[in-house]
Amino acid sequence: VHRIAVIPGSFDPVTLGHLDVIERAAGLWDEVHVVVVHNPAKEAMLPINERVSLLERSIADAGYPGTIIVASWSMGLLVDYCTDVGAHVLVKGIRSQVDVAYETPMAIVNRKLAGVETVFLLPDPAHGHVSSSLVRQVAALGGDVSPYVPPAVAERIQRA
Ligand code: COD
Repeated sequence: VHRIAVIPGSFDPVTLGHLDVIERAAGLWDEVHVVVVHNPAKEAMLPINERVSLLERSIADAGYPGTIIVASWSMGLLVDYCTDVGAHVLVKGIRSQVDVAYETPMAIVNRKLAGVETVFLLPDPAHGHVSSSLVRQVAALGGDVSPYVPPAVAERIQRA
């Protein structure tokens, strides 16, 4: 069987923490879909199409082996995307108890809605403190974001 996993997120912007999860998932599944989802709870820095292109460039630059597809989804339930592409697993990174509390009810609902399981990966300690919101704050205040993001994102933020 060809096993497919979906890694959803806002990716506003993609960070080294996200890339760590993407690389490790690509080693565990035959095919990985990285899906940019609009999160209405957060005010966006970058439009969705730019988040997609920065993910594509960063994944290509990193040269991970395996099949990694970048997409976006705004048509409703995330599990509908999973069903469309034949994925039975969602992968999420868990940085803290806050992430566990946020993800647990969604994982239960997604399993009930569509039989999609959620698999949690613990972060690499080198990147576990990195978040997109931290990067957006440092960028807004004119700081150097290059320790936290791939080169394509650092370039984009320096241009702004
Ligand atoms: N190390 C490891 N993992 C990390 C790191 C890091 N440094 N930083 C982030 N992550 C993980 C996050 O925990 C998350 O799993 C993923 O990477 C993406 O993170 P973000 O911040 O880009 O994305 P979020 O948290 O804004 O994304 C939230 C989703 C859009 C994925 C979520 O709201 C969702 O699943 N929505 C689905 C909508 C839906 O269908 N709802 C109905 C059923 S519940």
